[in-house]
Amino acid sequence: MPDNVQIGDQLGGAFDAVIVGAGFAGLYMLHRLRGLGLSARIYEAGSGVGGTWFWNRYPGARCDVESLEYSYSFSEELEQDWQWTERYASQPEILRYLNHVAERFDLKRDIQLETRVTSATFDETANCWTIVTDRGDRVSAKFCVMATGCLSTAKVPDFKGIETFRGKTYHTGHWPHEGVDFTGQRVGVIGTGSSAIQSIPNIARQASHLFVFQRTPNFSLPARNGPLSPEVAQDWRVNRVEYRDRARAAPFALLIEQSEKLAADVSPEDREREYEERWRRGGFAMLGAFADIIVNQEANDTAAEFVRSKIRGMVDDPAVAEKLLPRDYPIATKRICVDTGYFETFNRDDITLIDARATPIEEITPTGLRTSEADYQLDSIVFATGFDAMTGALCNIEIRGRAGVTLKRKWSEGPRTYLGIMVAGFPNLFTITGPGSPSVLSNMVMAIEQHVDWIAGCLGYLRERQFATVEATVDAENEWVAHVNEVAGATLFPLANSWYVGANIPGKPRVFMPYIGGFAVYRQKCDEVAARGYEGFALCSGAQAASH
Ligand code: NA7
Repeated sequence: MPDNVQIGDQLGGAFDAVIVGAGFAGLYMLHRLRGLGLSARIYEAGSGVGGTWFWNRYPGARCDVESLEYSYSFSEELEQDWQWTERYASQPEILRYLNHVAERFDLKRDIQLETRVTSATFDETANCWTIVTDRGDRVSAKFCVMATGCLSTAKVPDFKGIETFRGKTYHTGHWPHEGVDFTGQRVGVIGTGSSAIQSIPNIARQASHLFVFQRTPNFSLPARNGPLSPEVAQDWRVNRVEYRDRARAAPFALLIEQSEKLAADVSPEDREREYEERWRRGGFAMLGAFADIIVNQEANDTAAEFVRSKIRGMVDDPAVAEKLLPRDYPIATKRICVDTGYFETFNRDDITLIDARATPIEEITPTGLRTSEADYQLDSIVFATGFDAMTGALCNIEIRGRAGVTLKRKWSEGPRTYLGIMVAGFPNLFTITGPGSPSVLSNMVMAIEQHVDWIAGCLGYLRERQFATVEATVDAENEWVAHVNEVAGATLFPLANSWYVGANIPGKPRVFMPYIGGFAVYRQKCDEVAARGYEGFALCSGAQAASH
């Protein structure tokens, strides 16, 4: 066997694998690589582990997938020992959990914090990646695993005059660790996505006046959060295997009760009753009320109108309620939000909602913000303006594959992957929950575990058969991209200007990035590909790979 197919043989400055990112994905990947006897290092830009949950510390930050489901399933002992305190875990609790995981599995010794990977270059002769960091590290690795997250590149719009503002500015995705006290301040929040919807009720309680600049109203469902009851926790402990299996077999890897019925199959009264019951349960339950909500406009209209009527009922001032009603896209085609007291917050007399579509923000001034209609005096501005989703973190690293081609260039017309996990021309580079996989359209933790398990299986296979490289073929990639587009096109999703299609980033190609064919279908496809000897991937020995 040639030297360059030895796996598990770490040389100075060389690893079997480098993992970028120490969030849910990176931590579990490291654990699995260790299990294979491979040497690995994680580089993490933050000063602690946690990824998304390290950075997003804005007031009210909370997961909108239930805590029992939004947690690792790979270790029964971990799952039995860890006790979640609320139905939906808050950011501090999830961060504590991830630190616990890192310590419990002794992961921290292979994690280099405060280190950002700046480039990764494939060496076609040696069949390995050279990884360079902003700390001056330069290491080689046979495999490079991008665990960089789907929503990790915070985006502040390029507002004119932003540098002139004399107050404080914050982005929800880069919140100061020491917290922010807005007491007595006039605060502007720009954006009304999930981060804004979670933080606005909390900021409003502190600020002397809160101004919310809303470009697009969002659909949001009540969380009905509360302490996790001991009975629910105990039931999960006993039945966890069954629940996890059911989630894996579900379209979004979530335990939502999904009806098979179409919205038109029932009378308007029964439909209303069904929505009402699911609204009462809280969370994403409503979306499972009928099988055709995301594919049929009329069905979608019934769900959207139900939520609009609820918003009207929660907001006292009809003119404010009218502004908060989402109207120009089908429900769920922009990421649906889950909130606690969001709409009711607009009943306070110290909050003002500004329609930033009718009266756009023209510039940030030294003392606040100017729209086409008025000047607002502000002490602080919160940018709840989202992320360069799914591709941003990957394209910000100079990733060079065969012939020196960068991933950014390859993806200039939109991301192209095979199964969202590998990219033709980039051997031995894996993208956990990459574009073209269910990722953000599913329970992320389940999606991460599925990808990590698949990658670990693939690396074990390579080692057994002494292959040096694995790489998506161009044909398989083309077919997969066409399939991802086709299934998206059969739904209402492409109709919305969402971050799913990159619409929030000026100039980003409009491509529906996640895979909407369903988690269970996708998982099965990945398993079949592996069972057929990694169909659609070229596996090469060292000599073959070098002469590719
Ligand atoms: P989102 O969901 O991308 O929300 C960003 C918000 O910021 C959204 O309301 C945007 O309006 C608004 N925005 C962005 N740019 C501007 C400008 N230039 N002017 C005015 N308003 C602007 O990010 P979040 O952090 O809330 O949530 C991200 C995900 O995290 C979420 O979906 C969950 O999966 C968890 P727009 O809708 O583009 O008109």
